[in-house]
Amino acid sequence: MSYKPRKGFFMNINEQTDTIIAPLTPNTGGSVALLRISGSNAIEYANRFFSGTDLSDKKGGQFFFGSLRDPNGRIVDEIILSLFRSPSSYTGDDVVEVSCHANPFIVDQIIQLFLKAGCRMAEAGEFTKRAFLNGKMDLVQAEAVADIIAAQSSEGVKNSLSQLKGELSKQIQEIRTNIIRTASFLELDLDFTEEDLEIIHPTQVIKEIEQTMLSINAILNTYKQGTILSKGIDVLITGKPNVGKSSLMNALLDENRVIVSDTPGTTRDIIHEEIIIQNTRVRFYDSAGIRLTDSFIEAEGVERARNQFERADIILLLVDGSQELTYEDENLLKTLSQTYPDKTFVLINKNDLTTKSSTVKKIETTQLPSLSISAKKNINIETIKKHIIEKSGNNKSELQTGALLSNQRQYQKLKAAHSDLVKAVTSIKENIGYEFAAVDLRSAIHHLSEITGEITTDDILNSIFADFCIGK
Ligand SMILES: Nc1nc2c(ncn2[C@@H]2O[C@H](COP(=O)(O)OP(=O)(O)OP(=O)(O)O)[C@@H](O)[C@H]2O)c(=O)[nH]1
Ligand SMILES: [Mg+2]
Repeated sequence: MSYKPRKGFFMNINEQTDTIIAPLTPNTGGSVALLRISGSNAIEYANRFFSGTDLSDKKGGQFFFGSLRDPNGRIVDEIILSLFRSPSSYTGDDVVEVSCHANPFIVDQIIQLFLKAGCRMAEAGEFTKRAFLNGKMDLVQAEAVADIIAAQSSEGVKNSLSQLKGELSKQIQEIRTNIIRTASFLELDLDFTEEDLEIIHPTQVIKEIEQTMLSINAILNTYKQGTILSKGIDVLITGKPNVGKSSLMNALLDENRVIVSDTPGTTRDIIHEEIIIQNTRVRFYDSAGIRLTDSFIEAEGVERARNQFERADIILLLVDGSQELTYEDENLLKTLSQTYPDKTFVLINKNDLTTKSSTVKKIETTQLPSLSISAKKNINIETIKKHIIEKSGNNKSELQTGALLSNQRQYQKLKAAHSDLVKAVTSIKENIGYEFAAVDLRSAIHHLSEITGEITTDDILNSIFADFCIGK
């Protein structure tokens, strides 16, 4: 791959040319700490303190053992120094990495040495930002770096790694190239309107754009699974008071985490705990029982419940199967079967007692999937977990080929590009001339360029890299 520095397009040149330093490892625990110094003076500064080898004429890609000494010749630590020369380094700058003993006093002394020499502390995400500005990676890849560290499942790590390798970028670049191709035909056609020469037939344009829309949709459709892989699954346990929500929470966590009692209204606040199921982080939320009294319509509880429903990836709606359904149960069943049929799972609890067949019948009419369980006697709890994993799509042994979309910024831009294409097709079908379609295609190209970072602004970059931690 050839690297094309993006330098010069951005406002603050000093920010890019300073030599910066930060620890790459946390400052507690472990036996070795790693520090990175990146910038045009990195090697010169390191040479001032490193006794062992003269680094000035050494090639990159090597490491050296020696001691680091302060200007008075006092030893700070015995270290291993890795040398990388521009552009063959993570950031694309000259880079020195110091592996020292993981004592916070040593780490701090080393940082102080380099700061006095003229370095400044790296900001959050600044190493990766430099890698982007130096053309070492595009924005999708840069965002994957943060996602690898934050991923909440082993498949999520795999997905971010394939994004880092550029698989998602490649797909987006291909789509962009196709749109540029279609757009150039349109522009050419517009150039020849005077001569009444048709360069491309409208049906052909529509066919090409619709093909591209399919490709975009295929990527958009991976978003749900992509986010689950990277962020884990949020499961809400809901139902009217006293149906056994907290008991179920405890059964799922396999510990007595929340208070259970036969007094309705025991749980007041939302409580969450997470466990790992089949390599995926699953967060369970036990909530206060939902009461649907007449005043419920006005109650702030409505808003709170609606927010909880909206945010959850999966909703476990609990009813007490040993009782007739009440107005509250039926109201919840109706609301959830109308608004969230795809993510609601009805659990008919207390099956250690006699289950009312009228209750089961009413639940069946909602057509929501359901399962008979006992939270107290631990019946069918594993089946619930299996359902959650199956619903999330994480049980597939192989992910589909190519990386999944897992980043909200990228998702929004891709959706924007898609609606530009919808507009373009509409205007061609309405026969109002290629001018409007050409504008829409240009806008789609712009949105795709923003995903990978061909087009970007300081504001976009700052907001992306602000989410990184120091030392990334
Ligand atoms: N027999 C039987 N009793 C259960 C079962 N699950 C829960 N219970 C009982 O039902 C009562 C209420 O249980 P909780 O888990 O506190 O119910 P909740 O839905 O969290 O109640 P609130 O927090 O008040 O909304 C307790 O007495 C539990 O022991 C079950 O499977 N079988
Ligand atoms: Mg409770």
